[in-house]
Amino acid sequence: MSHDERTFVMVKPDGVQRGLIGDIVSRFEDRGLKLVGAKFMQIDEELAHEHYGEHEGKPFFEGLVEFITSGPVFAMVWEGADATRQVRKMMGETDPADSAPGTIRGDFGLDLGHNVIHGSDHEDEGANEREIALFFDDEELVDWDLDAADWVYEDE
Ligand code: IDP
Ligand code: MG
Repeated sequence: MSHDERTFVMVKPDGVQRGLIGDIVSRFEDRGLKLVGAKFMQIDEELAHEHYGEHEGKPFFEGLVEFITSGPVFAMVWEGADATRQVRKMMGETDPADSAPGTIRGDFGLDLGHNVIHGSDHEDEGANEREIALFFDDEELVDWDLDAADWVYEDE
């Protein structure tokens, strides 16, 4: 399996306000994933509508846009084997109340609307690439060798 799959991940405004950026970054570092891009930023209305376009028209959409634009977020790109699916597993279920302890949402959240983290949907083909392109320019992504990869992967 290739080790260079990239996925888009974001600490949402509730996670930033609650001081969880460091904890969340640590989990992905500890797992052996490689950080290739990161940006502390505020999402505007237009980007929010583009990012959450698939949910337009749903009853929670306006609230979701209001929430995601309400304060800064920490946007990241992580790289590794099966990165999109593995990050989703680490996040837990959409509703923190249904998320197992040990997952990010299961450890840090209680409320569906404030579920701390976003990660590209591995069941939505190409969502990772689309979301990376929406938040990052190519030159904002760094090509570098993670020395620990020799130990994370048997066949690096
Ligand atoms: P995901 O974040 O696990 O991929 P999605 O179904 O893509 O979940 O929904 C996007 C975000 O919209 C969720 O993370 C959550 O913050 C919010 N959301 C989803 N469903 C509801 C709902 O029924 N009520 C309120 N907010 C919701
Ligand atoms: Mg989703």
